[in-house]
Amino acid sequence: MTMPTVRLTVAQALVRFLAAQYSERDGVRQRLIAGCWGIFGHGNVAGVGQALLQAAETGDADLKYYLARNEQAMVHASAGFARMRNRLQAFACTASIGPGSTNMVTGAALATINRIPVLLLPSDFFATRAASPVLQELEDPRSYDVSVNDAFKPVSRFWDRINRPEQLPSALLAAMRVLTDPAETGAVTLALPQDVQAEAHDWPEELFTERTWYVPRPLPEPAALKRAVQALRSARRPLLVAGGGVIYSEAGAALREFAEATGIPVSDTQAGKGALAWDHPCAVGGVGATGSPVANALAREADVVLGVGTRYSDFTTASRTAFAGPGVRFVNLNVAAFDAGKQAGVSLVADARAGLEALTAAMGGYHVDPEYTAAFREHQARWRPVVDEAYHLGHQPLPAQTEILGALNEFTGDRDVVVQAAGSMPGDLQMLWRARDPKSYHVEYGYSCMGYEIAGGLGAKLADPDREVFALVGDGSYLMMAQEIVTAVAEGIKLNIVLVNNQGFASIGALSESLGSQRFGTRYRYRDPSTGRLDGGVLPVDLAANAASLGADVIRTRTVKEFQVALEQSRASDRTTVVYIETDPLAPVPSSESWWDVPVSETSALESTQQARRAYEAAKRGQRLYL
Ligand SMILES: Cc1ncc(C[n+]2csc(CCOP(=O)(O)OP(=O)(O)O)c2C)c(N)n1
Ligand SMILES: [Mg+2]
Repeated sequence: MTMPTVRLTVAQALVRFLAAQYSERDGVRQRLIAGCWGIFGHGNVAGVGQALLQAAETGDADLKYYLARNEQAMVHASAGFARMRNRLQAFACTASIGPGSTNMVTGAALATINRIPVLLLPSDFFATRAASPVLQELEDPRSYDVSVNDAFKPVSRFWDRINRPEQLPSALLAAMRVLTDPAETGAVTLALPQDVQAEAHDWPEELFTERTWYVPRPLPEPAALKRAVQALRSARRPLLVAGGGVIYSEAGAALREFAEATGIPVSDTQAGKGALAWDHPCAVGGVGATGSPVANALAREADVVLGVGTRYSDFTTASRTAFAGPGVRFVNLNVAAFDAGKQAGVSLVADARAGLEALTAAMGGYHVDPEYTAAFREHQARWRPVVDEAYHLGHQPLPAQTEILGALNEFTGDRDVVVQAAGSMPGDLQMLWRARDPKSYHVEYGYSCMGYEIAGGLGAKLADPDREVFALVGDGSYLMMAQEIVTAVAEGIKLNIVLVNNQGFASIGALSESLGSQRFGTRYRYRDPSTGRLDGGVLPVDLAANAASLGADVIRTRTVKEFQVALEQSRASDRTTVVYIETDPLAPVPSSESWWDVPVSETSALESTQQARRAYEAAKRGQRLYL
């Protein structure tokens, strides 16, 4: 019996296949590949480009095309989208060969590190090598098989190059499996040689029938659950660390029930903030290097740490100094065995929601001592006014960043989304932001990639158009990647962009100073001829005018009051609006009472560095292995 076939190019088959993929979890089904971002060049214009056009013209396949202004940004937009959709939906990204493709490498790393699905379709040089080297081909003298797209290998969870049409079906199936596997997911790369994209093949029709990828909720193994419960029941001073996995698994209610049943305090990571409302009696705020002193005091004394859906980054563990109890042990509930095994913890491999439900049931009768509860509640009550004060400093002449964040926090509603990624804001947000809704706090801190904010915000808004998205962007990040404002304008996707100008890198400046490097090279200033350094006058750069030139409405503000009024205007508008404010990079911020390991020169001719090295060596002694 011969199977019915259909003759299509590789690119046409790819597009038709992607339009027929669905994901399903908890009985809810949705399109898996929501659309295709792209920038065309000779590598993809006639292959994937023709296929997308033909799909739209004939209605054969429904895969909407979005034009970005930078390939890195389109991957960020895809990541922002998939994160908002709890990884149940993803975008494809097509790029031309060479620079168009390698521009996506940073986005791929961001997606993979944050465990966010995105399908990358970099174009590649001719499989036939008919006229090599083609424009933008690498040419490795040691091997004609090497291409710049090999650079995607370490940052992809699945990588393949489609050198023959026959290879496409199995590669596509593998790609979908990885995208929808909560433990495996990340960037998936299918490199597409430009000649192969245009080559015709007789495909079995079955390849294009609708296919559903079931996103599992793995249950904990009974024996592992028993071990976890045993460790938890022995705890006198337990602390839960809620990571991004709690949110992706939509385990907020299960987390709240577990916390209420056991009384175990809940701290959060950058990816987990909002999993439990900030004002829940068990919520103790961010943990780690930029966390709250409340969570960090609990971490120091904890005997058992229950990590749920966390990868234990150095920020979360304060570079392995946060959990300082001599016999501290870890119980790790994670869908990925890789993460569950960290810190030599009791590994509980399971979906966060299923695992928390199982733990709540199995922990019946356990509750932390009332003295423990009273102590952290009292600490929490002392911390709240500190946050309020940071929100209302009245700093002069320029406002402090914490006041801007405070004004925004008090202005936004529970469902509004803040998007951030790099600079001094992630730390301030992790410590000070009050989040109630699990999707309202969107700080990309796996890769902390400058430039994510506007592009990622675009993706977040695309994922949930009913929410107002506030992309917070520093001047450094803005200068790296502001161009997706044009995309937002073209698509009529409304963003609120808060542009915080402090003339350079407040974050790295403060870090530099704390490490004895005197803020060297971290300010955007003229080179001063007398010192030869970049510490001259303020530059005549007008970022607000720049944003206006890209098509956004811009509101310039100077005071917190004006900023508040501008936020109202921005929200009321249906156009992408930039609210511009200048802040003092040297304004004070409360202490997290924590540490981050950044090595200081062991030998130095500078007194500032020598002093910092002594402090570094003292702090380093608190660092430990958890075995
Ligand atoms: C792509 C990229 N390059 C470099 C860094 C290192 N880095 C982290 S924060 C920062 C400065 C950010 O400046 P800005 O956006 O103005 O924020 P601020 O520190 O002033 O709050 C730099 C250079 C990074 N995180 N990402
Ligand atoms: Mg700055």
